[in-house]
Amino acid sequence: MLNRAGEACDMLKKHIKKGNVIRLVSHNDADGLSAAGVIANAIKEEGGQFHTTIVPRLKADVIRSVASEKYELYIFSDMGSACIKQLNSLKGDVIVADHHQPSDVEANDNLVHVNPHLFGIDGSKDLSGAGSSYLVVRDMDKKHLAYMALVGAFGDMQCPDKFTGMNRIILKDGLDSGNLEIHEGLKIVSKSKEPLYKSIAYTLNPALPGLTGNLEASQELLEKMGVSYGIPFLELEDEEKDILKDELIKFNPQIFGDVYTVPKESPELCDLEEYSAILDACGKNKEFGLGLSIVLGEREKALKSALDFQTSYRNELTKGFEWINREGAQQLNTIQYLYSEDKVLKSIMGTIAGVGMSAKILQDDKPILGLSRLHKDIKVSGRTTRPMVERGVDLGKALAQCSANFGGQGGGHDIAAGAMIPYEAKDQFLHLVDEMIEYQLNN
Ligand SMILES: [Mn+2]
Repeated sequence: MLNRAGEACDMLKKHIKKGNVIRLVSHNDADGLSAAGVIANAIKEEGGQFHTTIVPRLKADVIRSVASEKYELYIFSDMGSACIKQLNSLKGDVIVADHHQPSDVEANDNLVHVNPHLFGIDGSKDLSGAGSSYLVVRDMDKKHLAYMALVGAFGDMQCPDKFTGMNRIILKDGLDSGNLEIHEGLKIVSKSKEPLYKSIAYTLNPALPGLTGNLEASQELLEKMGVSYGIPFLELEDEEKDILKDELIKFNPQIFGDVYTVPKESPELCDLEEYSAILDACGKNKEFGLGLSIVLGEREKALKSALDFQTSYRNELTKGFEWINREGAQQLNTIQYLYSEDKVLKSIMGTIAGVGMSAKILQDDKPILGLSRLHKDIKVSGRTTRPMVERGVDLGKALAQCSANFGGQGGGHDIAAGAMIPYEAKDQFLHLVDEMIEYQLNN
């Protein structure tokens, strides 16, 4: 894997040296934005030039349009592995730095394909798209960018507890470079900015049952404990921090653990998970250019706008949690579902379904489907828990097969999956998934 990445690095160096403008295409989520950041910063530091586009999916028209632009080197990050056949036909050199499941197509001589799955490494947990991208630039002495690869890994939930696999090599590089530090602490969000009760209610991962998504409950708890709830965490007295830690651990022991920071960063971004959450908010608000500005080092105005988007995204999530708190989910035999035609709720359905379960607002002993109506179709986001997967549930399979039955399409992982189905098929689809999950549990 490192040799393959080294080949890509040589290719990149060659084009920078020639003064070629490098065409970079990356994915629109926190991982994809971090991937673009790693590569773009490396090129910039080496005195090269680049042109970047961020897209939600690498569709045929995106490939067609970049193909017509006639660059000497194309780089696709956090995407591309499924499209090697089409990318092979680009005129010019190509680097694909991805971690999604690759297609079986072999790369042509002008394409270097960097993907952990090609080397028996699990790209769903051991290396992110930003990580693959980091490995591509690593040989140019870029250990100081390792932290940005970990921002991407956080974006793809690759650090449930500790980093594993290739991510550990990147972590070591980050620590060696001296700009990244690890210390134990509370894993609550916006420690420098939001009043404490909001920090706690906005913390989604790990979720705090009873507090996540619930501003009132969070404020009440802090008042009862006699901890100042109206100021940011970082301004608390040490004694208050200790009381808080002891109390929050009772809600979820995972709330205390390793915190990864880059101390020289702005306070809002110095925690890697915070950084990732801010990029996520840019992506979710379709502010791709803004996310790119942040990873390229723009602060002040750009950071302020990104934080505003994060605030509005959190307000939407809070509304979503209030909604599921009030209405609960609709129950079938072996699954439960949420359905909405509300514009705000539709955009956050997957997140509130997943966090709703981990925060125990919804029961977690049945897989959940979040259904959002989009004109004539319904978008389905499925989530379940590790124990349910161990009992036999495979949501990816269930959603792929059931959606195909109604002319839709779907798929994904056993624990999280999605589908698109025609609106008229809604009830029949739900019953079929219900039966399929029952079958999976019994066989
Ligand atoms: Mn990714």
